[in-house]
Amino acid sequence: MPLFAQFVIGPPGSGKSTYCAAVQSLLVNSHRPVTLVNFDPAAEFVPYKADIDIRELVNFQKICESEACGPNGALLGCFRVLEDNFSWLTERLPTTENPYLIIDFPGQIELYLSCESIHKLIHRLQTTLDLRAVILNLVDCGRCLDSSSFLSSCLTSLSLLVNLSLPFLNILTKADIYRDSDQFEIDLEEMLSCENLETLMVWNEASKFSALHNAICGLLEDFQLIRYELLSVKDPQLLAAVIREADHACGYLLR
Ligand SMILES: Nc1nc2c(ncn2[C@@H]2O[C@H](COP(=O)(O)OP(=O)(O)OP(=O)(O)O)[C@@H](O)[C@H]2O)c(=O)[nH]1
Ligand SMILES: [Mg+2]
Repeated sequence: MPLFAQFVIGPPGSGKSTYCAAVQSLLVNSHRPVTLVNFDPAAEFVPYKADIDIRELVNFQKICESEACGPNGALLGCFRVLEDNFSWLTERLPTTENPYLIIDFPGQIELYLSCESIHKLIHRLQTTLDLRAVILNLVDCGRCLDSSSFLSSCLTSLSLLVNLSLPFLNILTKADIYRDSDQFEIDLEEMLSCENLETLMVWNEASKFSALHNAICGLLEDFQLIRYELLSVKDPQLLAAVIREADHACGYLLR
């Protein structure tokens, strides 16, 4: 039986846990079964009731102390514990028809770019449980207000896409704060589609990096690998649209 899942990733504070809580509430209200998984061992608070919680398996503070490392090292240590206790996870997975997981991941990018455990975890879920997952990469609109920050976010998204090798959606969060403001340096609709970047981006032409910037824009446009969906948890239509895209990308709609 296939296991459908949304892996919710993105920088600290981008709105991952808030999105997970909003999806849980919307799906439960539509009588659609969902299992919410907290995979952030360092979370002091999550705004939802987790069905599976990594904090029950591993104690983040104790890992910091026993491995004498800082928070990033301890996070990698926690995922190694999960890797060694894979059955702890599989025993807790739902056995209902068409199980649908929402997994709230930590914000540290190192986890996805340099931690083998995540790749092994995904591989084991794919091979043992017929996992059909989509990555939702959440990015705060506020981090994309100027051309350089937006381009930097695009490159991070591209790097994650290449590294994780799964269906991938980029989501610009907190649209309610920024959508109607004039704070964006480039047009929001063009940002979402990642089209005409070369002409729209605002660079200091005297900068020695402007040729590099233009070349990166050309790469993004030529291969059309990145585009963004808009999200505000306060807007039920935007939230429903993101869930629909995710259902489509992981194959849930075709089950
Ligand atoms: N206005 C508004 N605020 C939001 C939205 N989504 C999240 N937030 C706020 O953004 C802040 C961070 O949200 P979290 O869900 O904790 O972010 P996170 O990505 O889980 O953060 P970490 O777990 O620390 O990596 C909170 O104060 C949320 O209330 C949104 O759509 N609109
Ligand atoms: Mg969180």
